[in-house]
Amino acid sequence: MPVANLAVAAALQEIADRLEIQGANAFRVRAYRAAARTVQELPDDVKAKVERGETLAGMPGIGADLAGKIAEVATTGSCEVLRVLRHDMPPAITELLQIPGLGPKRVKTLWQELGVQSADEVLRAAREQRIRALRGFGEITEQRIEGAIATHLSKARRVKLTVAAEYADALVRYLEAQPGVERVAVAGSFRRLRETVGDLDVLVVGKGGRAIAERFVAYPDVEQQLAIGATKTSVRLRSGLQVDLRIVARESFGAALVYFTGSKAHNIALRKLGLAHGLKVNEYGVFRGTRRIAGETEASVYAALGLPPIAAELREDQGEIVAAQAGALPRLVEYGDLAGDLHAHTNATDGRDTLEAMVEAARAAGLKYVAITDHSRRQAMSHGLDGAGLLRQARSIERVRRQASIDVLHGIECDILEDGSLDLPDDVLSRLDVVVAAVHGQFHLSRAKQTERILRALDNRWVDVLAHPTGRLIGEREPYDVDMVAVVRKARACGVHPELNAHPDRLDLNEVNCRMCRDAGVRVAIDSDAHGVRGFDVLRLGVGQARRGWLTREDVVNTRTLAELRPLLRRSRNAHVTSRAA
Ligand code: DGT
Ligand code: CA
Ligand code: CA
Repeated sequence: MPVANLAVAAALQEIADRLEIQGANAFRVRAYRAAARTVQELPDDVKAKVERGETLAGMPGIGADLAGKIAEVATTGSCEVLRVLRHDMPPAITELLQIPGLGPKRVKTLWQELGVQSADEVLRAAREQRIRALRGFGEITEQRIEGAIATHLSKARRVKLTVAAEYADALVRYLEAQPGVERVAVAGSFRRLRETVGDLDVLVVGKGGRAIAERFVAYPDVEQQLAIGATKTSVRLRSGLQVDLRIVARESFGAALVYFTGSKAHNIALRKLGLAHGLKVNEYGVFRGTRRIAGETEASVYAALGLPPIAAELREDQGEIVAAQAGALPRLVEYGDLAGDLHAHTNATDGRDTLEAMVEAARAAGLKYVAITDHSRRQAMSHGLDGAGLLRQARSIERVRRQASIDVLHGIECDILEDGSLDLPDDVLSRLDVVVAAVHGQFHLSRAKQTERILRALDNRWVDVLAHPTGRLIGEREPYDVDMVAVVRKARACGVHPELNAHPDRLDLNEVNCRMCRDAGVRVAIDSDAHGVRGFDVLRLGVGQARRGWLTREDVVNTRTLAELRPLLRRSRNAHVTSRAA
C-alpha cells in the first residue's frame, strides 16, 4: 500500500475520532471513517491521483465535499477541519487516542469527567484509582489502561540509536569547540549501542567546570535546563531528549567512562568483584583504602580488577565478566570484516535506485559482493517479480557483471505465504544464486501457526536466508509471536542463515536472538536491506547489534569471501546431491 495513503487515512480517522469526542453527528463521524477505509484500501497513490487532476468523488463513501478534503490532506498534509478540531482540544488528545484500549468514547469520558489532558495525567489518575469509578470503566479496565499507558510512555520516550546519534554528534562537535574542553565522550546506553536510548550521558574533561556547564546549557538546541553545577548538569533538548553532562577530572576519566557507560547491572557486578579483592570501585577510580590504584583509562580499571578490557557492547551483566575472567571473551565482529551483503533492492521493485547504482554503492561501501534480492510477485504494490521478471533481471545482471568490479549475485526476497509455502515455484528459485525468504503479512497468526509457517518455509531446499526473522519495527510493531528457539533449531538443521536486518527500524534479529544463534552454532547474515544507494550505511548499525549479540567474525556468514560463502549456501549442497544422483 502506498505510504502516503496511510497518512491521509490516519488524518481522516483523527477527524472522525475528534468529532466523536466532541459529540458531533454520528452520521458525519461514520462518513469520515468510511472515507479513511476507502483511502487505505486504494491500490494507487492518492496524492499522485489528485495531482493528475483525478477526483475521488464517486468512490465508496466519498462525495464531492469529502473528496475535496482528501485532496487537501493529500497535497498539504492537513486540512482546515482538522486544524480547527486540534485547536479546540488539548494537544494530548492525539496521544491518548494512540493508546491501545483508549477509543474516542473513553478518551471523551476521561477528558470531560476527569479533565485529564495528557498521557501522564491519565496514568496518575489510574494509579490514584480515579478511573474505575467512571461510567463504563471498572477496575480491570483501569488496570489495563495503566499498563498500556506505562508501555506507551516508556516507548515514546526512548529514541532510536540512529536518531540519538544525530543529536550526539552535533552536541559533541559543539562541546569540543568550547574553551577549556579537553575531551568529550558519550557514554551510557548510546555507547553500548543499545537499539534505543533513554537519554544521552556525556562526559567532559576540561578546565573550569562551571564555565563549561554554562556553555553547555547555552547550546542552541537546549529547551530546558533541569540542573546545573560544576560536576553535573542536565538539560532537555527541543526534541524532548534529555542530556546529562558530567565534568570529570582527567585522572578519573577512565573510571567515569566505565561507570557512566554502565550498564547499571555491569557496574554492580564490577563493584562486587572489587569488594572480593578488597577494592572500592566508583566513578572516580579504583581504590585500595584511600589510595587510588586505577582510573585514568578504562583499561586500568579493568586491569585493577584482574580483567582484560570488555567491549562496551557487552557490558550488560550477561556473562561478560565471567568470560573475561576465563579469558573467553569473544573476538567481536567488526565492520571491516564484512565482505558482502545478501539483501538489497533496486528500482525493479520498491528500491529507489538502478541496479548499476546499487552495485556501485555496494562497492563504495567496501563490499566485495552484493546480492540483488528484489521482492517476489505477492508484493504487488512494489511490483514484485515473477519468473519472467526475474529472467529479465537476470539479463540485466549479466550485463552489469561484465563491468562491475565486485561480484553480483542474483537473488530474490521471496514472500513466505500464510501456509509456509513460497511465493515462487522451486524451478524459479533454483535458477537464482541466493534466496532470502521473508514474512510480509499475516503477522497475527497464533504462535503455533506462525512457527509452523516459518519452519515449513525453511524446509524449502532453495531457501538460504530468513529475512528479518521476527518482523518487529522498533517502537511501532511488536515482533510476531513465533518460537525463535524452534526457528533457530530448524535453521541449523536446514543450513539456513537467519538475517540480522541492519535497518535502524528493524535491527531484527535482536541481541538475544543473535546470541541464541551463536550458541546453537547457526551463522547469521548481517544484511542492509538497502532500498537506495545510501542504504548500505546501516550495515555499521547491524554490526553494532551483532556485537551486542556476542557474534564473532566466524558467526557472521557474510564475512566470508564469495568463494568461501558458496559452499555455505544450501543450493551448493543441492547441486552436489543432484550431481551425485545423476
Ligand atoms: P538509558 O538512558 O535508559 O538508555 O540507559 P543508560 O544505561 O544510559 O542509563 P542511565 O542514563 O540511567 O545511566 C547511565 C549509566 O550510569 C548507566 O548505564 C550506569 C550508571 N548508573 C546509573 N544509575 C546507576 C546506579 O544506581 N548504580 C550504578 N552502579 N550505576 C548507575
Ligand atoms: Ca542514558
Ligand atoms: Ca542518564
